[in-house]
Amino acid sequence: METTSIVMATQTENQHDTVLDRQAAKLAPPPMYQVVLLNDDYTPMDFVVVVLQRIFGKTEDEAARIMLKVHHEGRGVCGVYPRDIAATRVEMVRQFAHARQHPLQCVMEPAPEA
Ligand code: TYC
Repeated sequence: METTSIVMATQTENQHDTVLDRQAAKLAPPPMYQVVLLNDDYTPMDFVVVVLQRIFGKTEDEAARIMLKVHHEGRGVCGVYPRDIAATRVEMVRQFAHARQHPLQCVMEPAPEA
């Protein structure tokens, strides 16, 4: 794996960091999850754009593009994160939408391998 070869190269270049390097070599990258926004017939488009900006850090243009993709295709990826971060953002969308009585839904699912 790429991670391992980077660590091994570091180890031969720097004899003083042996312990740290041995720990690093055991770390695999965390499993990643994509947060997927789902279409519905009731949530206003403007609200979805605000969700994508506030919760997923998108620019207004990116947010509008993702919102329209979801509107036309039924679903769209808002971001790819480690499990806890993905779960937190799904919950933030749920709370934000529920507070304004919109049925907007999103889910998380294992990200396809690169
Ligand atoms: N389909 C919604 C409408 O016409 C807009 C919308 C887009 C809703 C994306 C949800 O995830 C969504 N008002």
